[in-house]
Amino acid sequence: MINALEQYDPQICELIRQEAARQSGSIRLIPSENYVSKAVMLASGSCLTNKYAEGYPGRRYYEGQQVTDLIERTAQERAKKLFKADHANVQPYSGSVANLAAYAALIDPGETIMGMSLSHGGHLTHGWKVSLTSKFYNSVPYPVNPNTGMLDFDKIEELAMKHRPKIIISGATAYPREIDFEIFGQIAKKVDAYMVSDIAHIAGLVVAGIHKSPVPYADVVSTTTHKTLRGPRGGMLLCKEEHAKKVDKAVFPGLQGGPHVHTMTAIAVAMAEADTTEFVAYAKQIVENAKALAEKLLEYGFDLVTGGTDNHLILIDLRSKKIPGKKLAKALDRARIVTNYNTIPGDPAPPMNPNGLRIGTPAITTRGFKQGQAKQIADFIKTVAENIDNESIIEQVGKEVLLLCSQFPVPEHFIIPNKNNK
Ligand code: DSN
Repeated sequence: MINALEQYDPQICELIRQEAARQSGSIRLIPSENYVSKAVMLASGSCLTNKYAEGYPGRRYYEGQQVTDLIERTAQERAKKLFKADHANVQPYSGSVANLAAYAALIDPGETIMGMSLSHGGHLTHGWKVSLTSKFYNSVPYPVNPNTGMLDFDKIEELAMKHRPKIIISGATAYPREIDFEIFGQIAKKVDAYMVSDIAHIAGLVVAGIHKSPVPYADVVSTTTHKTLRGPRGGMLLCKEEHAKKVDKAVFPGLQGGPHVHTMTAIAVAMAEADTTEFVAYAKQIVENAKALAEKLLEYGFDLVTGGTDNHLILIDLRSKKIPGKKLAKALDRARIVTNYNTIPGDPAPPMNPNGLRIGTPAITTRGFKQGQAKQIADFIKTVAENIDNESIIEQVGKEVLLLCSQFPVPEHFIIPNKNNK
C-alpha cells in the first residue's frame, strides 16, 4: 500500500513518513492519544471506506449491504458485551457528535443541561459557552472544589436542586481522579434528571474493570473509541433498551448521514482486542505508570491538581514553578516530549496561555514503558522545566528521549521504509 502511495503521491507519502518518525521518536504524553494495533489500522484503511450505509443493519437506504450489515452488527454486539450494555450505537463520527446525540435523544432544545465546567476539567460539549451545546441548551456548569480540585457532590447537588437540569453530565477530559457515577446517578434521580456519562477518556479503564462503569446508573453513556480504548478515531453510545430507538434516531437521521463504515469495522476489531486479558494488563499498567510519574513529579516539587492521579492523566499546576503551561509544553516538544497546555481549576490565566500542563500514559504504555521509564520521564520534565531557556540542555534531553524511544518500538505498521529501505 505504501508503495502505491509513494508512486501516486510522493509528497503526502513523505509527510506520512515524517509523522511516523515523529510518533516513533517522541514520548507522546497527550492523554487522549494512543497507538492503534496493526489490525485496527488495517481495518480502518480497508475497502469499507468505499461504502455508503445510511440507516441501520437491515434498514438501509442504499443496496449492497450484505457485508456492512454483518460488520455493524458485530461491532454493536462486541460493544454491548464489553460494556455490559443493553444497546450500542457505533455510528457517531466522534465524541462531540455522540454527546450532542445523547442530549438530543433525551431532551428538547432550550432545556437545561448541567456538566462539568470546561475550565475545571469538563469537555467543550458538556455545555461550555463557545460550544453549540450551550446555544441549543441552557447550560449550568458545575465546578470542582477550589481547594482540593476534586468533584464536590454537595455543590453539584445544590446546583441541581436550584436549576433542576433535565440532564446531568458526568465525565471529564482533564480530571485525574476516579468518578463516582453512582452518586451522580443518585443526584440525577433526586431532581428527576437524566444522566449522561461521558467516559471518552477512561473507557479502556472501565472495560478492564479498573474504574467502575457508569452503565448501571446512566441513561446514556457516551465515549470515543480512540483514547484508552485504543481503537480508531470514532464515537459510540451505549444505553438502556428504553432509550435505544431515540438514541439511534438522534444519531441518524438526527445529526449524521452515512456512517463511516471503515471506522465501524475498526471499532469491531478494537472491541475484540479490548476483550482480552492482555488488554486488562495494559489498562492496569496505564494507571501504574501514571502513578509512578505523578509520584516522581511530586518528589521534584511539582504541584499536581488533586495531589495525584487515579487514572491515566496528570494535571500539573505550574504556578509555583512560575512557568506558563504553553512555554513548558513548547520546550518539552523541542525535547521530543509531547504534552498539551491546559487550564487548571479556577485558572486566572486565559485558555491559550494557561497555568497547567496535561499529561497521560496511554500511548507510552502501549509501546511498553513501565514505571522505571515513567520515572525517567519525570526526570526529563524536571530538567526541561529547570532549564527552560537553555536550548543546548533541551537538545540534550531530546537525544536521551530518542535513545529511550529506540528501545521501545511502536506497533509495526508505523515503520514505513523510506526510499532506500532504511
Ligand atoms: N480533545 C480531547 C482531549 O484531548 O481530551 C477530548 O475530546
